[in-house]
Amino acid sequence: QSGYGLWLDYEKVNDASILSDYQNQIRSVYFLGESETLNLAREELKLGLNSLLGSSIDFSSTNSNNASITVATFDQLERKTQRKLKKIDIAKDGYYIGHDSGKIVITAKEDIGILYGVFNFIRLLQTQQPIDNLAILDAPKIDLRILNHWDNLDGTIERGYAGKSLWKWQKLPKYIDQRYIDYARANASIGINGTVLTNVNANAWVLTPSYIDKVAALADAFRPYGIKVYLTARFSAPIEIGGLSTADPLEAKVQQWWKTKIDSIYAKIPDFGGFLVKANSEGQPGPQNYGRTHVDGANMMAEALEPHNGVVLWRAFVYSEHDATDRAKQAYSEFVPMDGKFKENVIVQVKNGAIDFQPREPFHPIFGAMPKTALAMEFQITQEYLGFSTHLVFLPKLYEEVLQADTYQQGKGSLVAKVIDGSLDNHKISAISGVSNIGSDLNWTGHPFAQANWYGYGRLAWDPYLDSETIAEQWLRSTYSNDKDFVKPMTDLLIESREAVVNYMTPLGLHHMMDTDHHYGPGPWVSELPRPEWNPTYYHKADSKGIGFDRTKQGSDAIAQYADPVAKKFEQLDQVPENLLLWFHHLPWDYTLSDGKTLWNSLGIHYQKGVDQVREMKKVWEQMSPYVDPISHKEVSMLLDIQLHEAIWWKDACMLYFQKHSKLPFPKAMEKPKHSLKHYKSLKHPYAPGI
Ligand code: BDP
Repeated sequence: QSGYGLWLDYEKVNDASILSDYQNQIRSVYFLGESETLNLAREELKLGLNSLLGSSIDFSSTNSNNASITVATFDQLERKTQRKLKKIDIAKDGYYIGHDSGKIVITAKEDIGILYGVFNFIRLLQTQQPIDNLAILDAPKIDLRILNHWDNLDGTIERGYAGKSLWKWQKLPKYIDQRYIDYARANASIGINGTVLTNVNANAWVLTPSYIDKVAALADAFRPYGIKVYLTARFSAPIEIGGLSTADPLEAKVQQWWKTKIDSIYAKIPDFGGFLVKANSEGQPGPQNYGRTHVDGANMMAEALEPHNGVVLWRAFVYSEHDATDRAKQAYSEFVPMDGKFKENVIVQVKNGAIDFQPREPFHPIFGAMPKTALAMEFQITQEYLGFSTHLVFLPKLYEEVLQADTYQQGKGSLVAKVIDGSLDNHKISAISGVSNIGSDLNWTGHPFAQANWYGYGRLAWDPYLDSETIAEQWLRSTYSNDKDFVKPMTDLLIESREAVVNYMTPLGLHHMMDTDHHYGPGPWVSELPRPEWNPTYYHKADSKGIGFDRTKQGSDAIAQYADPVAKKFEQLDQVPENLLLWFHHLPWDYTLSDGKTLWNSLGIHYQKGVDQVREMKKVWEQMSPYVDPISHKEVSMLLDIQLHEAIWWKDACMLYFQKHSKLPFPKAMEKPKHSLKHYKSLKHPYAPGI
């Protein structure tokens, strides 16, 4: 009921015929091998089978006779089974689940593959899939599947809406909170294999010896689950904790400082993953402070990490107050010319869109445009711009849209997913990062349904070609119920929830209209912040003539950063997807859309639709009480009430504000605003969480 068990609360299969089918097929397990990871896999399988089947299954490591399931790494399998399976090529971290002489076999090359195989086998039972004809060969398509925690050393979380940081720095290294283990288990169940413990707005203290001891304790706790730790490295650390007078990456003493530091980390954490770096971005220090480039900075760290097989995830989230060009263009302009100059263990980490984790953005033009550089995708799981952990929004739908987008950089079919998994440009290493939504709240993520975003991110990190509907269904079945009267309407609800938030916040390609700093609620009128690109007015550009950001040739020409076929589509009004219209074009209020409506009316209708979609979500949820425990049901109902209230707030505030410019009456289909613009402008939220 608390939600603490996530998607891993294994309840007895409630369908009698499926249960008896499983019970007939699974009576005993022959589980071979000993290691920390294999022991975890064995215990997990025991827990899963005993709970799901409601009986105690016999486990043996010596007697294979009549065992209904065999679990072993390939080299430990019996000869005859090996011979039968020898053509099956199991990739790194992958597993195979199949049959041999009527028995189920779960095998892998490495121990971690066994753990992944076990979790996936349990998922089959949890989601009530047939198991009599299995032949599942599966492996992750992306090497580094990472969570980025924006956790500060004081326990707060930047843009965190689910409590405090899980890391109890003061009690580490000696005290290992059970939560670390539960966290690692949950991540392993979806294939996540890396965690950046600290905020990108970094604190150099985490690199001091006493903190490295604490980090090492966490690394020890996570290792059996196949999870490596990473840290954010503050570029000015050599000054702040090293006593140097400079952090210039071309200075020998600075290079030596990082080398010594990195060697000392590996002495304690032999499988340390590496560094994530935010440099020369939003006030963070970086190589440009010394007239050097991102390449100089990244390569300096990469060189010191290379002997240990560590990587540098170097972020491309840069825009400058000294650059008057469209913010959406700046990262591309800065990074693309550096293609081919980064060392092989540098991965440039790029946000999914060129602005900042908006409810909808076109894919970042850097994807596909730096073929000689490994590029990591950075998604945001925490809902900074999507209603915090109060709104129900299923993000895998957003992730899928980006991953499936075609960059056309190597002709048709150059999907963003292929850039990220390294297949488009044949990279040796591939990575994906998700900014975590996890905190100390009992249910981990604040909103119970935000767990689906953690889960879905992990599933897509494993396989970026999965479709969001499958993910929604698996999560719903594992977390709540397999009843079709629950699964079908709730899958539809999850899938629809993303478009709902786009409609009631930023329809038709609008973006970055959230109120200042905290990004809670609408603030389309905000125009007085010192940096122009911090103001919503910079993005929507509403005036008496119309609305939208002109990124065509006549405007900022940001469209030119896309490959030709994509650019042509975005440039032309009859081809640009309507859901990105105002991202790329500034249009008159009376502009006619494809359905014959004026832009102004359509805007109002979209806002209204968003509100109506939340009403519909509420209705569907009301029907779901037979499948959900009463406390959780009530909790989600209350959250949906708030979401509806805030959706109306968004609609009213934005439409009233835009009306000041358009001077047009609201479309008939739109419910009239409840309050005046003055009222909405007067709302202040100085203590909104997450800043
Ligand atoms: C923005 C957040 C800010 C982050 C920044 C980043 O508002 O808190 O530090 O992104 O990603 O979305 O570096």
